[in-house]
Amino acid sequence: MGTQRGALVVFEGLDRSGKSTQCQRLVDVLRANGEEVHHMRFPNRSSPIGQMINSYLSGQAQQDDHAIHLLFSANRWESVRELEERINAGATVIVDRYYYSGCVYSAAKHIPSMDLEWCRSPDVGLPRPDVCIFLDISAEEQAKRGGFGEERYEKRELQDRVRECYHEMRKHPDEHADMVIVDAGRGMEEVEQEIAEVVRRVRKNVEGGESRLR
Ligand code: T5A
Ligand code: NA
Repeated sequence: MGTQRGALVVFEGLDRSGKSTQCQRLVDVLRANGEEVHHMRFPNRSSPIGQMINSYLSGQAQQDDHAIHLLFSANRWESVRELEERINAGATVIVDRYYYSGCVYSAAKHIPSMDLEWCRSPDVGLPRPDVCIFLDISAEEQAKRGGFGEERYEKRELQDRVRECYHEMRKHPDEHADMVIVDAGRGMEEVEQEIAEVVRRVRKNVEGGESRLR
């Protein structure tokens, strides 16, 4: 019998919903239990493409909206081999933002030649996660959190449209994987516990062969 593959767990949500905080906590807890875990984040700002994205997000560089969209997608494709190798080797792979972000932030710009379908297409073929944990937070709570408003997309109106686009994607679980909504406006421990429960369930499904990677 071959190695049991690991689960692919994706975190999504609006800016400042606590994705990076919760990813790190989950990674730490699983590692403390002696589990094999691989932690990834997008954009991965360390590659040459990622550095272009970083310059754009911080406002140092301009990009055509279509071009930056394709760079975000290319930034995922350049890591796909690493992602698949880790899953196949049995690691639980925890990903901080994935193609959902790629889709919704671009579609939320409401540019006629960039509808949700167009935005989704360059990412088609990336592994579909076993679960997408969506950290939901109100605009009010979001604005209270540290550092909000510094980067390009951290504007109230755009964030509201991003929230709508996420909910649109949720209507198509076949294509986009099950999205589990977690109320992220609560304290960190409470949020962490709910996430741990979701992840436990998903890993059980993966081990039982009920969740297929596509
Ligand atoms: N983007 C991204 C695209 O347009 N296309 C794409 O394809 C992709 C992948 C950068 C931008 O790029 C866009 C989306 C974004 O606008 P990023 O690097 O993920 O994406 O953004 P970051 O700025 O790193 O992270 P976020 O703004 O998304 O924040 P997080 O990770 O959701 O939140 P986190 O954990 O850093 O927490 C934020 C603050 O809140 C506190 C934390 O301590 C921190 O100060 N906090 C809480 N406070 C109270 N209660 C809680 N429960 C809290 N949890 C966290
Ligand atoms: Na983050």
